[in-house]
Amino acid sequence: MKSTKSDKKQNNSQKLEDLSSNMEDSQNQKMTTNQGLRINDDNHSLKAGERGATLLEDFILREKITHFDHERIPERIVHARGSGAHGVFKVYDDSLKKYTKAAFLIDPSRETPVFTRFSTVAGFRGSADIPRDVRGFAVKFYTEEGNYDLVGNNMPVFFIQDAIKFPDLVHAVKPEPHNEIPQAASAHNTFWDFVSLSPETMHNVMWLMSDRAIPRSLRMMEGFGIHTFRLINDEGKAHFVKFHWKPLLGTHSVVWDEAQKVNGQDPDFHRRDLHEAIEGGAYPEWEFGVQIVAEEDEHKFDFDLLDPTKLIPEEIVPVQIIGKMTLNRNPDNFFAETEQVAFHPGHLVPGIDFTNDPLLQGRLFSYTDTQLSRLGGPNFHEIPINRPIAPIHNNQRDGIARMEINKGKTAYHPNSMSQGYPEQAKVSEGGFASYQERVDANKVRARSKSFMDFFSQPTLFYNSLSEPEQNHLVEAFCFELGKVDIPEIRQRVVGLISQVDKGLAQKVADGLGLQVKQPEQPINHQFGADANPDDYQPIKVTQKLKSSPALSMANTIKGNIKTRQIAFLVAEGVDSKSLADMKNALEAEGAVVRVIAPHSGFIKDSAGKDVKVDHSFLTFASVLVDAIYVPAGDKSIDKLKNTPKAVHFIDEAFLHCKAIAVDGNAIELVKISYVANYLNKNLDKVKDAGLLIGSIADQNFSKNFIKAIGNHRFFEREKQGKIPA
Ligand code: HDE
Repeated sequence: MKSTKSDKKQNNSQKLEDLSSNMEDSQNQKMTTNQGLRINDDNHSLKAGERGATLLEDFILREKITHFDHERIPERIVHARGSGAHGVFKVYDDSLKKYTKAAFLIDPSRETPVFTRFSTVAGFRGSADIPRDVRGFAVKFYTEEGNYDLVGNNMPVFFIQDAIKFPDLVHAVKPEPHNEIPQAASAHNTFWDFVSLSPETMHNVMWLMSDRAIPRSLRMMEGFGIHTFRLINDEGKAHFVKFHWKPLLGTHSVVWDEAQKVNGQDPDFHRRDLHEAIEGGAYPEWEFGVQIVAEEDEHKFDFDLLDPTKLIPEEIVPVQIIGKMTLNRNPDNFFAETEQVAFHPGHLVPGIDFTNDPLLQGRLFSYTDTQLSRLGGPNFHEIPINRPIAPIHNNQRDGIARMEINKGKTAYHPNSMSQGYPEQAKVSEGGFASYQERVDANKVRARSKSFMDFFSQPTLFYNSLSEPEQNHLVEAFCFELGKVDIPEIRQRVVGLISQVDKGLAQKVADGLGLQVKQPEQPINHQFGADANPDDYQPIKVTQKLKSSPALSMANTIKGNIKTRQIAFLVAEGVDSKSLADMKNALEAEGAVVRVIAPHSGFIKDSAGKDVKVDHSFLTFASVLVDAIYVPAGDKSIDKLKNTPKAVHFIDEAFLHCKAIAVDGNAIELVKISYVANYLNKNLDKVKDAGLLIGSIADQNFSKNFIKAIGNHRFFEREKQGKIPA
């Protein structure tokens, strides 16, 4: 019987549920060994007498310890630190039909299960969540035609142009080999040494120095496929395509001082945020977009579409939004799912294909190879999280940890003993046929001249940023290069920056106490021993576009305060109405209120009612929230004024440009903070829209606070000097 669409849908979610079979229902279960033998005593090893030696015959002890000894598997070489979630993907309509036959991209009735893993690149698996780093953004679509993996990043370009340089890049950014320092950081000699000699890195380096490298949340990051891919339609015609993810909460970041403190206060900041949002039903959502370029237009750009250090400005080719991904289920077991998931840019479905981007081509080899050592053998596709929902039939057999019990007498093709099955599928039956790109060339080790423009897009990026974003970028360069202790490396990097923007280079040089040498010709050191170096030196192409507003986070979606974290600073005697009214107003908008008090447990409010404390000042910090509210209360404000950490909350949140609201006499707390000095003690005429001094009785007070939180940050404060915090 032919299965209907709704059967299929049920089937898919059933299969996805199966991925987590055996994981629930631990009630009424008896403990057993891995052979199913019921265990009578899991608390004592077998001994020769109560005080005697342990016996070798204790197979229960040995099984348990042996398993424990092998609990760790090699972590990913890059992207070791990651967090994942399950979800679904759906297109809005069939508008891509003329470009692709990939059913999950054109059939709006399909809901495709996905598993998404976000990661940092440089740090080890146990490193903190918010170093300055690129973030991985890898999505596995379990489509009915097989798994499709879009293994991208939160930045639209990459550091290098050829896969053969990847081990060098990674060795340079990872901790230095002699002392394994520093962890999860690019601020050290070897990274900047490599950068200074490889000008092609400049575009991604600019993104790395920007606020994009310190996202507020994994839920507030864009995602990019980076490489140019191909979409293939029913007639076999191809179009070039770039893939985009756009978060519905907008793209937001923290500031660097904050990031460094968050790493200490809560190294799991991003992982916790993702987990809690999903547990709380605030499912993260991204719209999926494509930039499509006709094959005939391949050479119409002032850069090469195959060069992964370039983006296509959205003002030149708009992003067409075609669907949405919603992450709606946390993994049941971190190791089984998030750790064992195996992505691969070569996991394709009919309707999508590669281009000759030399970075992508190298990746197509790497990802299976790495799983062999990480997951122990060639059967990693059988691990539940990696299994496609499409059935697997082939003649591959055996190997370490084979799960499938293959039946039948044949494991070869062609065969007659199994009537020729499994048989090949025609293209009309969903068989995959590679795009027949014409190739007519000499075999060479070389790079196209069209890849040698290393600076014009970094300049475009810099010109597109808002003033605060530019300032943060200058500070980031000064911080990173400030940790480089070889003067020649610093000087070479300043030389590279001067090719991007003279003013930027001057500011960085000032911060480092250096001169910008004029003219500083950057040199590319990446060419073969017998090549002519001149063929590999940077060329500068003048970009037609002067700035691209889509590249600045200042222009992102704002106003939504869903899942934003608000700290309420309270103490014994807090005004019950001041607390409850603001809490209700914020929660109605989907914000999360954290009650912070001098001690854990409960405090009594002015009406004598118990208020549950979420954290004491000891276990919480302002850097973990988006905004601060201080409710009124005579007794409580007296107590908070004598709690140095409460005053510090105000100063630090202000420094990080966050919204702060104080009700009634809570202004007293601001008066004794440094914020008052900053405002010249003039608290009556505050012009800062992010500092609200008011009364809960005024209906606009909570409304304005909600608006301020939705603005994310008030960077104008940075112009006027700093608050020590
Ligand atoms: Fe990867 N990359 N990569 N990469 N990459 C890996 O695969 C590699 C590149 C990216 O959450 C590894 O399973 C090479 C670009 C993500 O599990 C490894 C080159 C982009 C993830 C590997 C690149 C990425 C990886 C390590 C240059 C953005 C994490 C473990 C040719 C488009 C996926 C693993 C996850 C992981 C190799 C460049 C993204 C070693 C050789 C460009 C998001 O195979």
